[in-house]
Amino acid sequence: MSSDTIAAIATASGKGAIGVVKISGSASHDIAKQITRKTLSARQASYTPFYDVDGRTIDHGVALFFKGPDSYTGEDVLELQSHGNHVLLDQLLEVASRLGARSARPGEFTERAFLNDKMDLAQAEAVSDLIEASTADAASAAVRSLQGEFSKQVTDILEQLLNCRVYVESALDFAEEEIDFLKDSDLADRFTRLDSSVTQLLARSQEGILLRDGISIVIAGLPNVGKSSLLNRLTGEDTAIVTDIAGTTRDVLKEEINIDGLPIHIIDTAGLRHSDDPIEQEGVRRARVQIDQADRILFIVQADEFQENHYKAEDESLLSGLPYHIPITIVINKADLVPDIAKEFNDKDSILVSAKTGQGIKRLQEHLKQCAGFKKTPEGALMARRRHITALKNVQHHIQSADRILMNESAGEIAAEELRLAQDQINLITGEFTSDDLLGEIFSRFCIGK
Ligand SMILES: Nc1nc2c(ncn2[C@@H]2O[C@H](COP(=O)(O)OP(=O)(O)OP(=O)(O)O)[C@@H](O)[C@H]2O)c(=O)[nH]1
Ligand SMILES: [Mg+2]
Repeated sequence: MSSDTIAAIATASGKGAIGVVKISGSASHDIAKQITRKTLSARQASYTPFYDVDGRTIDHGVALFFKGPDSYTGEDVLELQSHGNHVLLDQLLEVASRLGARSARPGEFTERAFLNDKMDLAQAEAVSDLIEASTADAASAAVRSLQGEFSKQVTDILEQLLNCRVYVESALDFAEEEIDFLKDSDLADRFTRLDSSVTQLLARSQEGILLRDGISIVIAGLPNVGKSSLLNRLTGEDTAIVTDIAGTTRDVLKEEINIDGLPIHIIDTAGLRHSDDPIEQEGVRRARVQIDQADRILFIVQADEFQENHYKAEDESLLSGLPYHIPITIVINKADLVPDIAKEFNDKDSILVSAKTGQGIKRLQEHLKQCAGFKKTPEGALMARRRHITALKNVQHHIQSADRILMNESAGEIAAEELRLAQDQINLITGEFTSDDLLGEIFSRFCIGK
């Protein structure tokens, strides 16, 4: 347990009804006594003056003392709630520092909670996800993980895995009978159950990650095809300037929408063409930078410019020059101008829309959800990190290898090793054997005071 005492302003900057200073560590009790001039009872709110070291009143507010280990960090914790003015909060922090506390690093309270076994690493990370959540669905997924639902599933998988390991390793001790023992259908069932538990947790966690990060799509194409009109239609706002002059958009415009809880970062760009105008050239350069970073490209073509049911040559050549590793959806816009356009253009790779009338926009939204792999799991999403997904996929890979080896080759020793490797991957998730570097990296992304 760390012996030094840390302090931070826990509320957001700016003016507010209340502001909170949090102090954690062995000096908290003495600091409480000096600031309030009374002995606080644990877990009882006291309305009291807050004094500075010279006895001058800084403010009146509520002081709360939590005796460790029954506190957020597991240490003695003091919370001072004053009026929400940063001048006051800075003064309270200054007093705490004069009395022996040092400024907390970002996430240090939660890091201590983790180090003192108040929560595991997945829960600690969910704290930051909850603070960052930008939609109600993302917040629910983070709350589930914070309450330990993700960790519970991981523990459940670990228990099932340990069971399989015991089974396989004890079979190895009876070497002559090993072959039959390992082909036991009971063992096969255990592997199947284990595998489906991992599949389910993967699905719920992937949904959580999508709810948090969403996907970014860039709208690209020739000038004047209706890119900005599509942005405005998707956001329902009149954000981008639309004119019939080719080359209207030069800056990169970023907007965020959510479709059934899936955040979508939409980026409108300059029309891609050669131009002598240095401003437009810069716009095209910026458009290309965005295209290279997108999760998906919406490539816009005009329905009324089809020639014999084909895209125009300029569209074809632009399309062939787009980065090959980024998926593309071709959006055929201005469908209203060609009422009799063949409906076969509405297939899995292209979608017929009219940014003007709204035709096809619902279909486009459904398509984006589908491409993102966004489907609501019945059990509800769980907030997780990408490294959790990687670890879970590795767990699944090792389990499936072990299963295959046992069924086909009955090589018990090798299967046992695969199961051991699967267990190592699970330990990475719960933080049992996590390096200091990773911990430092995780907590540094928190805000100060949490
Ligand atoms: N009829 C019809 N006109 C449209 C549609 N979408 C856009 N337009 C018109 O097409 C013209 C160009 O639209 P923009 O949205 O500015 O096109 P853009 O691709 O952003 O153009 P740049 O920014 O110059 O690259 C405007 O006159 C729009 O009103 C549509 O679905 N139907
Ligand atoms: Mg535009």
